Amino acid sequence: IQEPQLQGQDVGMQCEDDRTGIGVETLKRAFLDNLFYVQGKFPALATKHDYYMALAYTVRDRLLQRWVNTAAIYTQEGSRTVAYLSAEFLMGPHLGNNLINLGIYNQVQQAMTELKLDLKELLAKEEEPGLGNGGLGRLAACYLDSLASLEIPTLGYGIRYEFGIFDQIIRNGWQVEKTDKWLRYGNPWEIARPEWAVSVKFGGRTEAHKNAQGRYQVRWVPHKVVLGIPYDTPILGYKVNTANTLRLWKAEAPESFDFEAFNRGNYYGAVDQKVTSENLTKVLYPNDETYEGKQLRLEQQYFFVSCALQDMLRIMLRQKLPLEQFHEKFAVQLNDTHPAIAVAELMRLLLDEHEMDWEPAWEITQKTFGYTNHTLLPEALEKWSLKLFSSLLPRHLEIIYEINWRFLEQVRHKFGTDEGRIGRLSLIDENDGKFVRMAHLACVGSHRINGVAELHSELLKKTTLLDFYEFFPEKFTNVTNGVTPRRWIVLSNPKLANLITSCIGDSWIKHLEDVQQIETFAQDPGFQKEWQQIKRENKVNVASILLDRTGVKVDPDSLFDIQVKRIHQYKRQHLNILHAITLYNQIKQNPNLDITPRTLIFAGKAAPGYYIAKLIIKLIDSVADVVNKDPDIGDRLKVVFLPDYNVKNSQPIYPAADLSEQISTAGKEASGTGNMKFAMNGALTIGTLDGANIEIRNAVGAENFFLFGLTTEDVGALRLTGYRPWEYYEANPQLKQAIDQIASGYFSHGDRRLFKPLVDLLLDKDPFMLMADYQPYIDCQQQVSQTYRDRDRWLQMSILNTARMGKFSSDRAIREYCQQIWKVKPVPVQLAAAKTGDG
Ligand code: GPU
Repeated sequence: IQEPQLQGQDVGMQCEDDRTGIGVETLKRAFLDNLFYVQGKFPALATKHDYYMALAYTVRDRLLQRWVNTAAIYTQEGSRTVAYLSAEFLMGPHLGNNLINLGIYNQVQQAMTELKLDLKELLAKEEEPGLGNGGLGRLAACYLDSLASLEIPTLGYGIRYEFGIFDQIIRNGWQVEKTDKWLRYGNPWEIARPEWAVSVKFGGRTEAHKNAQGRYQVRWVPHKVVLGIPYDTPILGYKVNTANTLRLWKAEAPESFDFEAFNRGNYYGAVDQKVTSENLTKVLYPNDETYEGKQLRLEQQYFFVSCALQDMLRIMLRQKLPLEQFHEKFAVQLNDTHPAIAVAELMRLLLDEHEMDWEPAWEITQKTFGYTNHTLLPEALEKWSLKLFSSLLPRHLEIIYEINWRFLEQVRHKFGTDEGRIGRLSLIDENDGKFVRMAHLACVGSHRINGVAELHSELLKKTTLLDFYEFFPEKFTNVTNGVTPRRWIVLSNPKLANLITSCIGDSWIKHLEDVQQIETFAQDPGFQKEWQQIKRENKVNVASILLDRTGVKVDPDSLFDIQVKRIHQYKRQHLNILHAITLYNQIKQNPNLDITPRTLIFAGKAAPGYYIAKLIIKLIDSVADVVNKDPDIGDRLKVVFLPDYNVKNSQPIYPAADLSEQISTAGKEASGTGNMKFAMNGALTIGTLDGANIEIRNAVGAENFFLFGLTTEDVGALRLTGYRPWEYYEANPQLKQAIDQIASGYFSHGDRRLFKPLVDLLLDKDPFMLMADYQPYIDCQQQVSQTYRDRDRWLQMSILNTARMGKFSSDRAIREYCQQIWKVKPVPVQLAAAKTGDG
């Protein structure tokens, strides 16, 4: 990785501090010191993991100096702070990213080489904290990187799941889930802060009591109390001194023993309470975009939200700020509705624990929160049954009823008594049983509501949140998602990063709009040649990973056609597979067919309870098996499913793609962020007019994007006029053949039952309209194949894609949040004069 040689305080090596210095000699010495004093090992006995830990601690030492200085300045200035509340933070491995952001990747690489160690091997030892499912959790991680890089005071609040997203293995073509034991060998990046533990109440009842002034107050008498222990991880910005905090909460029993129970001889009963409390933060729910009405999930949500808000109140008290200024001190963002209970919890804290009146408390609450919506899928909209809600959070239900009553009064005032509208807006769903609607609570309790791409934000106003838009249009806005170029270009694709920097300098890493300057080289043969060479090396790398993990040998000169993301019907991995089958049939029918050789790569996890998604994985694997073994096909087509897709495994993938598959049914993908990672790394997109695809296409130019398929309007119109998927099947021989093969057991050793649920779904309801989009997709893929044969044209398109992706940096997105929603400004951090060692 190319970067200007940093001059630390180490010009004269004898005065460089071993905990802060960044010269190669100092790094080596500090590393061996940590190996000895932290790991308790010397080189002859050390394992690769010991070396990883020693290096991680060496890097952590360098972070700590910045972290402590940052905290000191924020405390001293009482800075306005963003609190990003998210049930998921999909951070990925920390070590590589911290090396990039500290600007010491090269020195550390050299230090390791001089010690006869391979930095790449050590990086591979890190267990990633997979504390998220997919796009939503990864977005939170990119945003923390940008917030620190832009020097915005930030606290990320979430849950320290003991088991993150499961590890996926594929056995006989089926997904099998293995528990993710990421904490098994310790986590060098976190520091527990038990001195800031808080208690969180659950269940029980409420009662009235008179306070010291003789005023009636509500008291919540809980059924149980759980302790929240914060674990802090530093989040360093790119080449700045700002190191913000990711504060994740672990649940513990208030006392490790219930001595009373113990004395009565009920030892197991006493231990039971501890076990039950700790279950709260045991495991991440692996459902992506489907809510499950599980009690433990609501307990997790309330637990971390209550911990976070109590923590913010503690910070205010320590800084001697009056609670009336809560919304001035903190801008709290709700990452979807998972933390939406925060609206009721802040009200409860202000009303009951701090004895504030309703009106000022409500004003503070509304000014505090912003709400980001991440999906229109109805199955994802969280609603909790009143029975569950009242048994767990009786006081919050009372507060929600009061919020609702006051809100609906305002609705009546504005629109008159329109019972239909009032029923649709109510925080309580009474259509079929009674439920608390979390999105409604978030809308009413926030001053801004945003979608995550232009189309998505428009659809929110027209459909899911239409009634709210009509009531408070001024709250609605859009912030199109972005991803961090530090992890997704500099760390993942160092060769491309170096090429870009050698042409235009390195300002693009902080200001991705500057990458546009490479446009002037788009037709330069020398630059094109280097571009192509780098893409090929990245493909060779992925080819060796595929061989290693799946045993399938692929040709690095074939077109790498990649779809990596959670497995979902709306994302339509099965449409991609229909294309694979179609290519296969074309070759079989015409054995000499001169087609553009392709490697189709899939990866992604299915929710453990999502049967059709698991069947789609089985189908991909089954088709792969037939295609890859057929001698008639040879190197012209390969299909591979790469198991266990996660942040770490994804990093080599984006840089190796020629073609990025973004083929969701129009109107279903809120934004997508993988689409951005691919295009930044020079992949061309084949995609529908959905989510951020639309904005990517506008940015890179329609001529540099492969567009196909129904629009959102088409989808709606077709549904309205009556969609008959089997008519497409009957009318299209290629499509019919592909479906018939799946149904007849061609890919399943004659088993006709295996894929029947999938085939029936496609021919009968086809909820995601694969049948309608099939032929346009096949035709568009034909265009892709044609274009790929014109190497110069393709390279030029590839370069222009990277050059024009500046908008999709998460830095741009965070600037918009700061201006439109949070009203926060950077607080630069100066390092206090470095403590110098005595040599
Ligand atoms: N998304 Br809701 C998730 O990954 N999980 C969820 O539970 C919900 C949304 C995704 C959207 O599907 C994706 O389109 C978007 O880019 C991402 O959130 C970040 O906004």
